[in-house]
Amino acid sequence: MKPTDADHLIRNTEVVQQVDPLFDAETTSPLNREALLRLAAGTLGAIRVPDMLTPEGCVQLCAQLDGTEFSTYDERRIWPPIAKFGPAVYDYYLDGQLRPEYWQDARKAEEQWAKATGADDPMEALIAQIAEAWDGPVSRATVGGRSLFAGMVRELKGDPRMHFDEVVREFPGVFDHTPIAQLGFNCYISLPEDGGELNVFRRRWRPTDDEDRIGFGWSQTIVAREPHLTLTPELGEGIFFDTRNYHFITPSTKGRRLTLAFFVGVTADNRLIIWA
Ligand SMILES: O=C(O)CCC(=O)C(=O)O
Ligand SMILES: [Fe+2]
Repeated sequence: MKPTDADHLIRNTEVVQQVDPLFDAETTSPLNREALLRLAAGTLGAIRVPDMLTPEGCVQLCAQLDGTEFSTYDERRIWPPIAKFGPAVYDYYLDGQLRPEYWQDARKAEEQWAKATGADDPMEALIAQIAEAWDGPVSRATVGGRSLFAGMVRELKGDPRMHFDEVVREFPGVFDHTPIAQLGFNCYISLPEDGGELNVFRRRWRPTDDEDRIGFGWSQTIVAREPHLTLTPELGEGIFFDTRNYHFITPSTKGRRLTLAFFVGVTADNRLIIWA
């Protein structure tokens, strides 16, 4: 049988290039700029920085927050409820802007935080370590020149529903400086006895994924064939990952899983902007 032109083209093609999925976790102490750039560029899966806070510091912070009021994400949007300290931009976004209550709640959370933590502010300690690695300004993200709250404390029990976080898709044009990459940062200040792993997939959201949407999350069938990382956090460790990649937390049943968390945006003018 005479080969068709199409057969001929396919048969002449040889695979000579091996494509590396580039989705490893890098452990580094101290944090370094190169790792942050690789994470932002998508050629690294996660950065793990041991001991960003000391185990004693973690225990102390949990104790200091004991008497502090926690709220939940808007329960119409996220169910079952997630306990957290401090306001999330996510909850206040309406009709293309932040609802005005955001600013009162942000300043109130900052006051409560200062009162609870006193002179040794763990947020400042974490930001100092990030700023030391990053050769450029590191500051709170702003909206209309006003600083957003950062440094939320969140208690996650885990949920096999995956989600992604990408402020430019969810709230386009709201921030004064548009992030070109969005990283998530969590420092683990209390860990459960079981579960609680952070699972990150090398896969961003696509519009067709919405056929598999389950409430605020998406079905794991979407990522069945994708490379992924399963990270078991250590106390005091800081983990950075690209929150535009789908991720979920393995459910835990015993003990509290608390993180001091914020997003880190990388801007085209070499800033890191942080917010919750
Ligand atoms: O708590 C974690 O390990 C990650 C939580 C999360 O969904 C995020 O930081 O975007
Ligand atoms: Fe997330």
